[in-house]
Amino acid sequence: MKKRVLVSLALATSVLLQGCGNSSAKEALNIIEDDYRTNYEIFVYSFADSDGDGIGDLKGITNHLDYINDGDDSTDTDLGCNGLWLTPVCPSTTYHKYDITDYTDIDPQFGTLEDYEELIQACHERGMTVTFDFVMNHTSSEHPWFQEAVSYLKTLPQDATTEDFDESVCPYVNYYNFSKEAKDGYEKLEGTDWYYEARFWKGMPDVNLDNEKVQQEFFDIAKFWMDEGVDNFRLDAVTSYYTGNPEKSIEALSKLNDAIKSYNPNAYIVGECWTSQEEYASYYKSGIDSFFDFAFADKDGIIAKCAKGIIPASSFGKALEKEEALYSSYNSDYINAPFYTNHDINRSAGYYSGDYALSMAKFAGGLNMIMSGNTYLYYGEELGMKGSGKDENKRAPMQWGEEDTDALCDGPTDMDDVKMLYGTLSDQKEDTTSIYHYYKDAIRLRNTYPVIARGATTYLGDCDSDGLCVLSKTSDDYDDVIIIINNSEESCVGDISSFITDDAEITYELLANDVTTHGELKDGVITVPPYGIIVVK
Ligand SMILES: [Ca+2]
Ligand SMILES: [Ca+2]
Ligand SMILES: [Ca+2]
Repeated sequence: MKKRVLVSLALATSVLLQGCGNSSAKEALNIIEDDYRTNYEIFVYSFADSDGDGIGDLKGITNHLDYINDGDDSTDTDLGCNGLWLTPVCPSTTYHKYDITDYTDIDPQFGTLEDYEELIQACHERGMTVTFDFVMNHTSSEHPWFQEAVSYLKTLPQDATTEDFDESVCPYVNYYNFSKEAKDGYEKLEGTDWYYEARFWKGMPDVNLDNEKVQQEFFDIAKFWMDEGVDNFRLDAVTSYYTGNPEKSIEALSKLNDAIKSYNPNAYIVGECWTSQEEYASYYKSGIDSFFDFAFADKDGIIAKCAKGIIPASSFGKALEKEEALYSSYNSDYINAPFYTNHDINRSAGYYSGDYALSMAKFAGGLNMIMSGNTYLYYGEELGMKGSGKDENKRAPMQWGEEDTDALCDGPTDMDDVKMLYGTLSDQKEDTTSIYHYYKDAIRLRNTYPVIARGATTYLGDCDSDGLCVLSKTSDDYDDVIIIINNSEESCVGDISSFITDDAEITYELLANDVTTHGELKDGVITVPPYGIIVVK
């Protein structure tokens, strides 16, 4: 990218008096309990152990809720997230537990239903919601439905076809997609001449979502968990509901959405629709509240590209404005679900190299936190944890450090030795320039101005500096803000006089590179430090 850069000689003194994010004077929080939250995703197996077996569990999470949110707005020793998404907690044969053998219980490795209820209650007491990971595409091959169907198939004569299936003998034979043909996405059923659909792995047979009895089973499962106190659902693998047939997947989502909302109109649902932005945008037709915003995530997503300087800062603002128009064209009530990494994606600290790698890793988190919608942060991202390659490496133990050596988990058995770059939580707590303190500040920024999550984004255009992006967040219900982003390793100066009032001032700064050099706004000309995000009101 071509940059026009002016190095600022401005001194920080004038700004220090204005109550910036990195200085001691902070604006009050303004947290609203709606569906525009900051969620913390926990990979349960690797987060916090409570009983010394090296496996993360529900009690371990409850014990560490103060780290995420201590329920006291006057303290800032917690991260300030107000939603929790737990990866699956039901009984399963694997460490990740996306192959479920019983949809209405808790895996004994993680605890009991009582532990889960206690966790939910503790979250609610702190104003946090709990999101249940809902796996409707497939069950485990060890699930009784599949086991019974397989036993039944083995009793059928050699020349039997699907036409011969008798549900009065085996009610579960049509819960899955069996075939005598070896089709794409199908696995051989051992000891028979049948095949079954299994898109992810032979241990995860796809269910037959055309079957109304299967639909009803999942509606009942959702009700069960809502009765347990679950607030929200995260839907796993929605593009695989009907592989290669988005319209049918969307139809299945509509039915699930209606079933859940008719039971609890306040339930919020986010779908994992891991495909192109154009395609997941179209899934908003289903009425599901949110879909994860994959276009901005991962090492090649818009956030990382902006942090690396591969695209100009303005492209970030333009992309926000564009996607808001795109999603609302399918559902005017949509809520974006921005995220930057998750348990299936290489961890962010490995995306960057060179002298500014740490600044870029911080700044990327800042970009995520200024996006509109209900945002998600993957545990350990706030410590710049590493982990790439095989999935196990992306799910390494939370680095509590000396803070809590008892809670440290062993991590997945097949995980490589993952070397961390930026230290443990206890190391980073001591260092006010750490990625941990930056993330806390970025979440605080989001919690200070409700319009950031709830407002519409407008890219405000040219401010005579290619290194800067100037955007506004506006809404009828909350005070508007202007945000200026510098994605370069130099201070950048831009004329923003046409976008602000005469008495506008800098009210918050997120400084990813050097917390001692502050931005300056004078006569409509703003100076933004390297990798800085500045709010002007
Ligand atoms: Ca344990
Ligand atoms: Ca607090
Ligand atoms: Ca499927």
